Amino acid sequence: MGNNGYETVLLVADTHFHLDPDPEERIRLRRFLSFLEMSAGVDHLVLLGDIFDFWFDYPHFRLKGYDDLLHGLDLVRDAGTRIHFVGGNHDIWASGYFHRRYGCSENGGPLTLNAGGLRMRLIHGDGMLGRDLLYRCFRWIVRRRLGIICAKSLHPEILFAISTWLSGRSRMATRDEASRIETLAARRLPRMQGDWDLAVIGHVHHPFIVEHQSRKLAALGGWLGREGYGIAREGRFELRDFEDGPPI
Ligand SMILES: [Mn+2]
Repeated sequence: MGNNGYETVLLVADTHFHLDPDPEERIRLRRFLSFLEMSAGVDHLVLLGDIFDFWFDYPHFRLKGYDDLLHGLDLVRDAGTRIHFVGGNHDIWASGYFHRRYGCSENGGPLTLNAGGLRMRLIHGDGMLGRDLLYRCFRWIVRRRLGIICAKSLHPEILFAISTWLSGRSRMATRDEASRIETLAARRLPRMQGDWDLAVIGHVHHPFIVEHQSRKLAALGGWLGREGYGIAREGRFELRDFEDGPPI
């Protein structure tokens, strides 16, 4: 704690947990709960979007599921860690709930965080590097107030079915996609505005860091086929895999 250069920040995204996990996903979830145990007591934990594959915040009831995950996050909060929630295209609708339960920002939008000796810009990253039209329509709907009003008028099971169909099955980036994403990121970084040293995104399911002059753009690898996360401390940022053991 104390001087913000000595704070530690852990960042994770794209776990894409479902309400009703299959056996394979239950293993992934257990590993993620271990990651949360490691996070308990660090200064900041950033959830950078698409932690949940589907979430909708109804006024009078909550979706069934995710209880183990929320309990894991309760332990992180109770250990004194500040939790930040930046919504992804799959879980932006959880931001109100996270605001109430963990004191995260109310709208789940991009954040600037000065901690770990870095000025970080935290963005989920959907719509930044990709061009898929169907996906852009989906994004446009979920990120608008009108989308929320329309969705609230649907039966939860219908909304769930539509959302699952539109968003498809999330997976790791293929090798071709990965190299295309890095090329797009290297082109995008010099045009990015704002007062920060490091921008961190998720969404692309491929970990990388590109640099331009004194600034960097990093993408977290997600938790599909790998256990990617980021750590910022003492002015340095590193991409890691939880499978390689805790950072020293
Ligand atoms: Mn996403």
